[in-house]
Amino acid sequence: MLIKIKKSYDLSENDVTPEQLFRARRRFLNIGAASLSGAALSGIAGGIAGSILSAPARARAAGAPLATSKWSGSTDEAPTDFESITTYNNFYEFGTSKEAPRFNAEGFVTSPWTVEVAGLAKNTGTFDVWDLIDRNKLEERIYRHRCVETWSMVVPWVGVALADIIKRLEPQSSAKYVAFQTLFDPERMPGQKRAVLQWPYVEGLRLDEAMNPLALLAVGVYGQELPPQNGAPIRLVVPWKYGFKGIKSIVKIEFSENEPPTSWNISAPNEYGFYANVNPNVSHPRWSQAKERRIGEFLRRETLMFNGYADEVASLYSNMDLEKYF
Ligand SMILES: Nc1nc2c(c(=O)[nH]1)N[C@H]1C(S)=C(S)[C@@H](COP(=O)(O)O)O[C@H]1N2
Ligand SMILES: [Mo]
Repeated sequence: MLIKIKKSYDLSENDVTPEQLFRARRRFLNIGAASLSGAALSGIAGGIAGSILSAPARARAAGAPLATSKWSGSTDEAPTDFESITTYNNFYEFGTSKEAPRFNAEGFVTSPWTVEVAGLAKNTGTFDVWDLIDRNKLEERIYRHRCVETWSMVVPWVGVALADIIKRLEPQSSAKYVAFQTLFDPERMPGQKRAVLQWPYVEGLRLDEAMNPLALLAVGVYGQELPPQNGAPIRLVVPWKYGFKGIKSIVKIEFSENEPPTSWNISAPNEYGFYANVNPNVSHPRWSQAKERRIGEFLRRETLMFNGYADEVASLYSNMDLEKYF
């Protein structure tokens, strides 16, 4: 496949997008998505959806608008522009550069999509993603995002509190952790043909972390369904932890008694721990975590303890040595 890969010097990281421009762009994108999904619906009504829509139109129709309510805890920092959020990605299943996923994930089909719930819970089984997530209860939550590589963004996610889903699944009292798994399908995720990580990508949280009101299962960004490169149709967002905890395109959720393995920890245990809390005082073995580069800004910022969410989450770790449990 021939793909156009942007060179890093093409990225407009240093261009400050004027607020009004990005609002206008956002309106345009929403209208575009709405009319496209309208076309898709009339196609389905005629029973010929698959044949009349070109592949790119189908892919874009998947970014249907989502109705959301505002959540009171959003940061008032300026959201990173839609363009950067959806073109500067980490998603190794679709390539290891920042630029590859948006091209390699184009046309990745995320409907229908099921999520298996397993392990120590009452309500195990296989659920359609839209039975797990109630479309009428979606919130827009604007969170800071801090990658372990030291870049950061501000992202207007759409989703539901992970805690609400977990309560419905009714974990047993013996469950102490919850584990997540990404789809394994090398034909659809070509990056899985190379052993850059052990596939499928796996992640996990301690159950009390998962129950923290900030932990989010996201299905959208900027008021529309997630594009595939951002982890469609459902991904985890844990804003006080490094971005790699935010596992994408989830197909399995499992409750367990013991700490589950996690992909980056398997790959380099001395560099990436299970907890991965954002901490400016604990360096990665190969670089400092004290500062970060906010996409769209020129000067580096100070990184904040727990990515600025200490009031909400510090109590989860009050008895822990954060250098040992990094
Ligand atoms: N399955 C899977 N999930 C993943 C990754 C990945 O490579 N595979 N990358 C992680 C990393 S390192 C980051 S920073 C975020 C990036 O999310 P974004 O591309 O939506 O900004 O996704 C995380 N989730
Ligand atoms: Mo990351």
